[in-house]
Amino acid sequence: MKMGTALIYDEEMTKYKLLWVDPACKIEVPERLIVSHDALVKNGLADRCVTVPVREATETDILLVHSEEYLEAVKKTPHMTLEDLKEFTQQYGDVYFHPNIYHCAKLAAGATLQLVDSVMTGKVRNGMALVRPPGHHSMRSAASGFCVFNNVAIAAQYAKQKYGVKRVLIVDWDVHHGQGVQYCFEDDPSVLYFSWHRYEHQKFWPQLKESDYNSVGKENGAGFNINVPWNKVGMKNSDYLSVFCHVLLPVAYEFCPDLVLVCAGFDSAIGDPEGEMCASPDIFAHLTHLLMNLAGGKLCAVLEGGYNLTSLAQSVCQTVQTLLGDSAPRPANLNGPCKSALESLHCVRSAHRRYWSCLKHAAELPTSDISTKRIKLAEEEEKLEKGEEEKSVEEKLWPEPPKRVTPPIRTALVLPDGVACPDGCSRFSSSEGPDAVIVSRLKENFLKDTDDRDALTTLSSLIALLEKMEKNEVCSGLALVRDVSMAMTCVVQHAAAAPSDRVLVVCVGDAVVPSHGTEDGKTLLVQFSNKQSEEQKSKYYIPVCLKKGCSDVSGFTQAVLGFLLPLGYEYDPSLVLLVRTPDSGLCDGVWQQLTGLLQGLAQGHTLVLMQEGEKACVGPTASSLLGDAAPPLGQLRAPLPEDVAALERLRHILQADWKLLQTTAPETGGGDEC
Ligand code: SS9
Ligand code: ZN
Repeated sequence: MKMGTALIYDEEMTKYKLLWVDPACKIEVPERLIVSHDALVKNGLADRCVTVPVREATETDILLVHSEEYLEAVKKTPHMTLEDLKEFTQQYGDVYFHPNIYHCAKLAAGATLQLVDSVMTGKVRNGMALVRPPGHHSMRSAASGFCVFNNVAIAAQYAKQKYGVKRVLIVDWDVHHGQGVQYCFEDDPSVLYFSWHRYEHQKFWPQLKESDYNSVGKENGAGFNINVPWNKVGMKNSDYLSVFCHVLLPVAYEFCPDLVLVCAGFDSAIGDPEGEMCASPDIFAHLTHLLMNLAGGKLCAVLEGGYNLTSLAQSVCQTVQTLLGDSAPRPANLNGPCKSALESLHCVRSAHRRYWSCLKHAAELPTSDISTKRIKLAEEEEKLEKGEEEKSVEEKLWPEPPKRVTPPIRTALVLPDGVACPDGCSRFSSSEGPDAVIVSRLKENFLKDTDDRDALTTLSSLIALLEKMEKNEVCSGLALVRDVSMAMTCVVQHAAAAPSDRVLVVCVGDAVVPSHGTEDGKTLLVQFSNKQSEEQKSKYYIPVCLKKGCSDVSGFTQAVLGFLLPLGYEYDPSLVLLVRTPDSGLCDGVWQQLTGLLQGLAQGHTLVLMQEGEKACVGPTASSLLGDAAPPLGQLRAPLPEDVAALERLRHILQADWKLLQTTAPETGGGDEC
């Protein structure tokens, strides 16, 4: 596979601007696009993309979403005088017109459609369109919030019509609610719209009741509109990841889209004067990565907002670099979601529990309580906020995301003779020959009774590979070994001996797992099996018992998304050791999803161990390690109730230690870091 990433941009879209004084609109400037594109060029990212030209959207395209009357009205704006433009603008909220904006709006929508065409025809795997004006606020017959035509909504309709796409997921990570997108698809179950947005109990623009969590969609579309209101500013990386793990991803995997469209606004990043949030630009690497295994990787990111030019440019680079397949940086300071975010999470999950089987078990929120609680909260907050001293956004400083250093070798394989090395990978054998110290240690610890040359060669190659990964000379690895338990113990012992490293061990299936390192937290071990093991003894040793082991696709997938990922993110390992036993029962597709998702951790440093007999699995695993998208799993059914219960029991026990596992706010006060 390994197809490219499209970049769609045209300088023409910088050629309109606000022509009069309007404090609400002064932040939407041409430089937004210029700095974003310049940063992509400067970082060598633009060059790595496939350049696709823009085009104008046709009237037919625009009419997929907008009314004829509205199109006709906008069509007149290029010929208007300044006074006429001002007056025309008056009828809408927080938007401005310019003689060239109609042209740009057609290019913005057309650029989005060019992106959809490039992805749907397989010219590229994914891509980003840098456009102005943005789109997600514009409605069937109205401009709004700097938006003229709804680029992403048009693209969703277009994809359905032109390519017969059955299900589209729209992820709106802009800090504003894309009410235009919501209105467009409210009663349409073929388009799942997810948006998080600054809300502050309806005090923040566009101040709509229907932006709250209880707007879930209408009629056939009930359940297909997901709003996550942020009721406080200052939301951080943990808050964003928590909502991805506990709402968006479980639902998205259950939905199984054929295409993912992202309303990629970056006003949700730190430094933005509109959002006033505190998520770092590199969080977009993770948000992007987490979506890249849906829809077979067909992802189109389309720029929406983003008004701090520094933060915007950095965030765009993080997104595009991830689309290109480079490993995401280690996520910074994930110390759990704040109380307000957990309140929102709780509300959203409970509002959607009747629509999605992955949320069936979500804690209920008595209907009577919802509205009163909200009012009560709003009042409390108002009181609190009075005395609060706030740092102005301009003062907020954050470090520039570090350059990502791509290892010269992406994926190296330790394979027995006779097993072919898949394309794109390098076969690894330690050139220097096994290190004497290592050999003697291996002999002493693992190969006491045997004089097995092969086993010794494999284990010492494995250690040599591990060292290359530690030195960032190799990104990921895969080894077929005689005995996975032994190899796992060997790797854990070796890695845990390094002074500052943490290893996340994910063991799928029954195997004797090493207890080494779990006492002091140098190793976090999560084992999935159907074996009713002794209960978990330490915060770092977590056996997850699933009724049918790993063979229930839904149960296992939901365990990965809502349990393993948050644990992994909070632990922030420097290495992921992923082990699969021959009896695991896991099918290749799920295994590939797991492998792909885990590469968001440890800068993609994943070492996979599988038993010698599993030759057939080398190809699919290597493909995932190389960054290919995993195949879609199909729409998921309800997980087994026993498995859900087991996971929730574990969550209950562990959430005091692992804050990202939380899905509800603690009952009693205190601990609000927002
Ligand atoms: C300025 C108010 C601006 C409109 C924001 C539209 C953002 C589109 N303080 N309100 S992404
Ligand atoms: Zn916005």
